[in-house]
Amino acid sequence: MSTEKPMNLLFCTPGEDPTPWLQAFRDALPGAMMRAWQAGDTAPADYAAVWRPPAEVLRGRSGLKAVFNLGAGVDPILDMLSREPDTLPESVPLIRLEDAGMAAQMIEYVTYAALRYMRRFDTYERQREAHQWTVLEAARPADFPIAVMGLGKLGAAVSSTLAKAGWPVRGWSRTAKAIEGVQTFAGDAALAPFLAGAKMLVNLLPSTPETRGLLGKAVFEPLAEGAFLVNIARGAHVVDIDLLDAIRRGKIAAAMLDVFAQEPLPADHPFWQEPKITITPHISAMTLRTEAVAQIVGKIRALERGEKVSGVVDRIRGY
Ligand code: NDP
Ligand code: OXD
Repeated sequence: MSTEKPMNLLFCTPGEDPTPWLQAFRDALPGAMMRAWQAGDTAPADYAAVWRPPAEVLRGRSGLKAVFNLGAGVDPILDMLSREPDTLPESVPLIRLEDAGMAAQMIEYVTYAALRYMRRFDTYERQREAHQWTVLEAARPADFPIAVMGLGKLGAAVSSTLAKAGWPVRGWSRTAKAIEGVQTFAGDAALAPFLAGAKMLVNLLPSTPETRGLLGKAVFEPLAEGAFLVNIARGAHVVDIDLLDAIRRGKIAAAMLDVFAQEPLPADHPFWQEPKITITPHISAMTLRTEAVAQIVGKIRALERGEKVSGVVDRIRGY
């Protein structure tokens, strides 16, 4: 008879029914003990899989070998850790989702935006509402350069796909990258040439102290007149009043926004009143249970074998 203790997994995504997640983990890790966190649960756990957990889920939890963030962006959990720094010791790795089916969704969202704006379907929609028959100028991908901020798991996949589809694509990251068909730029000094004359700006940066508030007047001005903005990263990147001002001046012709500083977007937020802003409720890339569980379980198995895994968050860098 084996005396080995079964592995213990703790799950916490407040506001979401944990049942299908627990089942998916049980199916993928037979023999493991899986439980949803409830207030007052302080029992040991080997691993935790969480999204926006209260500090009590992690604080003082004995036995923890790693914490898995059920999303690609780690700003919510890092914000919590900055408020409550003793919640998770540095020795316990925080591991985020890497793609896990999100890159394909981002590619769909951005390709839709690129076609919509390049062919001006947004304007034709408004014209149709006004019973107006006006033919706008023809458009070619070659005249519609797209600039992608962030060349990580998601930004690299998006920029490479857009480039293969025929758009001139530039990408910007912190450290230098090489992506076939994409003109790459790295570091703050390269931001201005990266932006210069772009017709569509796509944001796929993580929210960090360096990137928050970056999408303001200084970033909009170098773009082409009447450029388009697609923000699918975090609302905290955008200076809302600068965007509204740029839209009113025609500097930005239209924007597709999936993320907001406050979510749900408050009913009285001026973005709702601006017809040139398309709003989606943080759906550009959703966490897919099957893919997420498969990735996490694969990493748990690797950690149990004593191997290193990718996706470990650098808490100082912020992503
Ligand atoms: P990655 O960590 O893989 O990539 C981040 C990229 O941003 C890297 O290329 C990095 O550069 C670059 N970067 C970071 N800081 C800077 C900086 N100061 N200047 C220039 N470049 C910088 O993240 P993902 O691609 O997986 O995800 C990106 C973001 O997308 C997430 O953080 C999240 O906020 C958002 N997201 C939104 C979703 C939604 O539904 N709306 C769903 C999933 C994610 P380098 O490569 O040099 O390190
Ligand atoms: C994520 C998100 O970061 O859903 O994965 O926003």
